[in-house]
Amino acid sequence: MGTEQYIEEFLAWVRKRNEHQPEYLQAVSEIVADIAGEVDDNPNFERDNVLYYLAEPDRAITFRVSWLDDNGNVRVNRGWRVQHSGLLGPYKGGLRFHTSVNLSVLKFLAFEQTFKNALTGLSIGGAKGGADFDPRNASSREVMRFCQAFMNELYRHIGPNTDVPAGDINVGKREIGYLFGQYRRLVNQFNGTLTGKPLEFGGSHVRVESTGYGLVYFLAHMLGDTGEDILGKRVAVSGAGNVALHAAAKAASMGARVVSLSCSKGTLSVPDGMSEKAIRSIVDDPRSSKERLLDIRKITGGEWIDDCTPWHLPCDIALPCATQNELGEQDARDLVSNGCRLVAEGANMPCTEGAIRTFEKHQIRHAPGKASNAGGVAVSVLEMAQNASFKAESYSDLDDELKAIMKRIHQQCVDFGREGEHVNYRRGANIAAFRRLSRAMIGQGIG
Ligand code: NDP
Ligand code: 2IT
Repeated sequence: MGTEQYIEEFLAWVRKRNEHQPEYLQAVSEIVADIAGEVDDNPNFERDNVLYYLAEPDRAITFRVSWLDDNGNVRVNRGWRVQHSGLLGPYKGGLRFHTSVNLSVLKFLAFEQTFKNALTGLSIGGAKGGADFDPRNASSREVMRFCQAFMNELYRHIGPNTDVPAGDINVGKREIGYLFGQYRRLVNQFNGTLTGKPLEFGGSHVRVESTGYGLVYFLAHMLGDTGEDILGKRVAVSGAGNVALHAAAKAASMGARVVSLSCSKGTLSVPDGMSEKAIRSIVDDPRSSKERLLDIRKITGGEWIDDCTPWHLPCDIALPCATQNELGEQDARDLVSNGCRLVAEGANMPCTEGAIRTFEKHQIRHAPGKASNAGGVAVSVLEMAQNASFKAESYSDLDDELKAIMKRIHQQCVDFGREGEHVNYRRGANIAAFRRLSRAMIGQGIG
């Protein structure tokens, strides 16, 4: 069978089995064109159905989460853990608490995580989980009871060598603390089963900052590849959460002009740039994203624009750091016509297929999240290693390790994605990850 026909049949198979899961279909189709050549070069991939194997999660667990609100009423939510692939190590990936969470979103995130984790070169499989619960609409006691109820089911599916969850949207140190406490009580063990823990009980230096910092370390390598520097570059950042703020603060500290941050309610535009200090002033602030951004404006000036993303603003570099599909085709066109030449994803799958096509058409360098945001999960593994050895590493050693990992991931993208003068980062990342995963699958025998 010709490669084209093989890929077509494969995609039809995936579509049929995942009919109502648009995000999952999007994530799978995004890699297929890139790895078609690999299937061509390795006839046994067709026989061993490598693509089919990787497109079906190892398992997806769904469970009820019932908990008591502050008025004594029973509330019911749905929880999930999608363990996508255990080929390379214990399942690893975050938990997201948001009303938009559903099986399609978690399957796409777990699929992306499998490829991302493969790129880190570390021993971790891919997973993702979460619930259709929003902690921002609950009191702190309610969040605690929800996390305990969630863990009452999840604990039987996880463990330091089985599956190690962490944070993601709306799951930060507070939620991880409550989840960890309940896990510890249930299994009567203190181990590294969750990462992103507070420093006081098993957490690691740099984990909080690692995704955003790692993104900027990766960006610096992208710029270095063409002899450029981040100094003075106008950087548009979306989001105002963990990833966005640490990316923005690191970029500002390296001399970039951070011209925006944003949230679900709108965008803060600061054409002259925000200082590192102003950005850091809201990092640990528990108020809503919009309230925090309006506070930055008191220091930096600038304009608050309701209900819009930052992609119409003039910039050299765009760092989407909020959520999936936040940057569409028209946004991509606006970015290109306003001078943007480079996009590096802090969020998972923030760019739609149309946006990616637009970047390719205009030769905009575009790093997929599976490469450029892998710093978070990489430092999670460093946290696991510290927990397993009962030793703590220093901040600067961990930051150096993060830098080295991001450099290696960048190099893999270059090695597998170089197209003449240009590097196709998406293609490079997909091929490098697929090579490791397909070899692991075949090497472990079919079963
Ligand atoms: P946070 O919860 O800390 O922050 C999320 C931010 O994104 C908030 O400012 C939020 O605004 C905004 N946001 C969320 N949903 C939407 C939406 N639908 N439209 C507009 N803005 C939105 O999450 P993180 O910073 O941890 O995660 C951000 C992204 O980075 C996600 O895609 C996540 O999967 C990815 N990521 C996270 C890693 C980590 O270590 N935390 C690691 C790798 C990737 P508002 O408060 O108004 O909703
Ligand atoms: O998307 C991600 O890589 C994360 N949310 C972090 C996962 C982790 O296990 O640290």
